[in-house]
Amino acid sequence: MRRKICLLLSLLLCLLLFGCAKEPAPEAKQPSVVVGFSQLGAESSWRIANTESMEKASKEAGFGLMMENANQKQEKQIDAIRSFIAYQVDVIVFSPIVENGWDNVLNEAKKAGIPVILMDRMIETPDESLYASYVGADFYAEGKKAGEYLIRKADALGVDHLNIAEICGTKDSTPMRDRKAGFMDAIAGDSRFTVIASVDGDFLRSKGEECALDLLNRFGKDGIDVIYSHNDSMTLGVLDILEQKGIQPGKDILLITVDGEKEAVDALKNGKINCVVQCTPKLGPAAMALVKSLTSGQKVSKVTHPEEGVFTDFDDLTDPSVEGF
Ligand code: GYE
Repeated sequence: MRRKICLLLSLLLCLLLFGCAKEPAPEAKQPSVVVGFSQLGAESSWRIANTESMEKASKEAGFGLMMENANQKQEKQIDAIRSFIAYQVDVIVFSPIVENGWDNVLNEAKKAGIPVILMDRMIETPDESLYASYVGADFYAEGKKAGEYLIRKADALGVDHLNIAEICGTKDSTPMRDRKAGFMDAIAGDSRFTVIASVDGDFLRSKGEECALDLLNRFGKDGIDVIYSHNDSMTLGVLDILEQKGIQPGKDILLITVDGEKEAVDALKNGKINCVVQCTPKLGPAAMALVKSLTSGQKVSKVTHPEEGVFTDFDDLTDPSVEGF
């Protein structure tokens, strides 16, 4: 009897032990492709939407994403790229804060056999083999659209003179250089326009505010007819200052901006901004499609520009297609 009880107990113990034992955890599946992504910062709503787009698209593609945010420092981006090379990622994607100074680190990536995709901004280099592909806006075309809008507006208002102040994005970055060049080329030779100042706002809302205060101090409300700024964050900073000073944005001073974030498009609908040139931050799917092609040995095009439009106070702003990101 005793033996029987002992047997029964050991059986129960066995059942308890093995019945309750957890199944061995399956080994975490490693993604087949790992992308090293160096984001330049978090300076604007555009940038935040761009980061989200990259994260979402990499997840959907089933790729691993190693992301480093450089907080607006080129050295940090260079460090991040070096760490991706050491980790032997499959592809490096990065958004270069400025155009120059990348050749050394990109040569290191090239030697390691890791293809590089430039996302959002370009670099200046004599050696185009340092990057496989660029995906991002045509910033020159954006600047031109801004200038063409102003010509149309001046025609509609019938004015013979307008003083323009320009607030620029990050010095030596592609969008800063090309949005300026496109705009200036569009209005060149039209004697109605005088650019009274070009100031640096670094794509930041807080700097947009500072620039507006500085411009108002120097030229007064009546000395400025138009403010063209290279992104919405800076424009929204300007708008806040104008309202604080009792100046009507969109009427007393015309505002022209680039990006198309929701707050700016809403301000356009409310008559406080006159023209919003679109620049999409949703570059993730196109960047991941390039990663896919590169890792499966397919040829990729050197440059891809997304389709972009412009919203202005000449448009029917109740149209549902007029919306920000
Ligand atoms: O316009 C601005 C951001 O490089 C296109 O950077 C991007 C620009 C964008 O900070 O808002």
